[in-house]
Amino acid sequence: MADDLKVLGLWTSPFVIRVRIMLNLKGLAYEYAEEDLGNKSALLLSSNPVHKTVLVLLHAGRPVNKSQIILQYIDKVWAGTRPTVLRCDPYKHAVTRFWVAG
Ligand SMILES: N[C@@H](CCC(=O)N[C@@H](CS)C(=O)NCC(=O)O)C(=O)O
Repeated sequence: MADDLKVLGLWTSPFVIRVRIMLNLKGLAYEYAEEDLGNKSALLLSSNPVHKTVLVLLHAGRPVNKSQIILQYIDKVWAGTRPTVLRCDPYKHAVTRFWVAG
């Protein structure tokens, strides 16, 4: 738990899966909590009060919401940890964002 990361997720969600793939690619350890969408946890509701959806990434207790924003956050915070998913070149970055948009 070196980086104090926690994912509130749902194993069938493609949004959750792509963030978990990125965490795994970067070799970041994280705690995983499966949510029951029929009975959302108080932590999920307080961490994502606007949309109340999974997923949520908690970094040192601070919530980051929406998978695309989370991917960018992870890439910036652990910029020195390969692989880098989002490109530095503005055009390549735009193309990557097109394909991950959701
Ligand atoms: N754009 C959001 C989509 C999140 C989303 O739609 N999550 C779904 C599960 S795949 C959810 O939590 N649905 C429950 C609800 O809407 O109450 C993201 O990228 O994180």
